[in-house]
Amino acid sequence: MRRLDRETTPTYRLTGRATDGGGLYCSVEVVIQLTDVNDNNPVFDQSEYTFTLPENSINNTLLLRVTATDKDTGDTGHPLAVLDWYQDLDCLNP
Ligand SMILES: [Ca+2]
Ligand SMILES: [Ca+2]
Repeated sequence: MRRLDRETTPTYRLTGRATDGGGLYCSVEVVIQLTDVNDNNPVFDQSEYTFTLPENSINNTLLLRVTATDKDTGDTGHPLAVLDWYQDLDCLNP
């Protein structure tokens, strides 16, 4: 059974036809617009990030900026998220 997928095909167009017994007919176009559900995970643009950090870095400097995308829209899948990680020496020191 084929699943509907808004991220692949958001709109379907169908044509309906009514025919009488004498061969006359009329047609109507039906447009179906799929609404989105949260069926995709957000994905980072890389699976792993490696960076260097000078040992004399000061606290609260930007360490890394990463982005994640999500094919879903709305509250359940923001199209783009940017995460900034700032150095917090308390987190890095055991
Ligand atoms: Ca979706
Ligand atoms: Ca999502």
